[in-house]
Amino acid sequence: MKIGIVCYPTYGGSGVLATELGMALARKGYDVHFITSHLPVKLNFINPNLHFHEVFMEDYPLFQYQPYELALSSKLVQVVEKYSLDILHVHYAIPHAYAAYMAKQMLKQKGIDIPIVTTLHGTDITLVGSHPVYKAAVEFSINNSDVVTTVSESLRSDTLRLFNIYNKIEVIYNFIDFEHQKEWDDDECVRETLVSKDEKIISHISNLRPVKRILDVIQVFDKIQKKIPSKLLLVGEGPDKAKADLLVKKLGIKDKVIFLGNSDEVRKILCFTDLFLLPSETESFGLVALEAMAARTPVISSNTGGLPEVNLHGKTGFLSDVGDVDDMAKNAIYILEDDKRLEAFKDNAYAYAQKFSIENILPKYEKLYQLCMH
Ligand code: GMT
Repeated sequence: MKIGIVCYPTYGGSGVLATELGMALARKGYDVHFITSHLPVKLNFINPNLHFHEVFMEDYPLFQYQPYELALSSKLVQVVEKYSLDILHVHYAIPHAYAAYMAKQMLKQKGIDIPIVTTLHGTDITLVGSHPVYKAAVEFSINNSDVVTTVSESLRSDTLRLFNIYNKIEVIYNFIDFEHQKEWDDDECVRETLVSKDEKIISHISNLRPVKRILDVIQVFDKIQKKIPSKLLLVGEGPDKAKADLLVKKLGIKDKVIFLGNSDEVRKILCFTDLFLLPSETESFGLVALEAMAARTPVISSNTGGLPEVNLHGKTGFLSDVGDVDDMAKNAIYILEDDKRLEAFKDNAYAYAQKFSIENILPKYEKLYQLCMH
């Protein structure tokens, strides 16, 4: 089967998931074609079944903004025709589902009927997609996809609540590829380069957008470090970085907070992390929480969106109301103050992450593709 994948090629969770999915499908023998604006950051071409088609843009003095949807839908038509693709799987509704619908209509006129699978990831529904400026087009694209999936039950209900949907929506959880994602050897996982022997390592990884509530991360850490010797690793770049830096200085904890910027070695960082913080305002799934758990790291998170489906309260970590930094810090200290307890939470986190292993999730996508073809 020949599958076209459309996604954002950047560090966001939807792009990472789509790239991992494409690489896993290629390993299973599918012919996978990525059609994106740039080379996806996580894509490596060790498999001859993987192909990349760049969506080029043509500038023109009249354009204030270049019409990416138009370029993408034209590129989809070309690639589907040239490589006889069987299916298009688009990740993130805006503008991918809309561009795919347009491509489908153009291809119909050429006698080609290509099924469209749309996977909704979160902010394309909750933060951006339901805004009046985009809502009609997003609703239309969801209703006119051949198959629609969401990455959690919570995102499915949000989609049904925020839009007038008459199409069926299936939940297929995000996944972790345990075998292919281990980017370190155990003897490389050396924490002593960052902390002293008695210090714990706490991490947060995100694109530092307001939705991630990075200031809560710092406040929770400030409370933790007053009780437990520890350091905070902040991984990622984004609009709230300056605010975060300012708060760190104000709290006088500059020597305990390490800003690492964007990193390709997320899992290496997680291998020596003791506790992961994710206090987001909204989170349809929280792929990074799952990545932390897969690296044996318990999670302190907010209880918003799909997070309760990933992080089990009192077992793999704890959940608190959005903004309740006191409760988050109390729970973090409870886990960290007793080494035996910390080990138990680490074991639970790792064990529960298995539910989301690629072996469990990939067949669900394959089944959907098969259904679409008949
Ligand atoms: O929020 C992000 O960090 C990026 C965003 C994206 O564009 O990829 O993430 C969304 O999709 C991820 C993959 O399915 C989910 O794990 C994230 O929870 C979701 N983000 C939000 O809902 C805020």
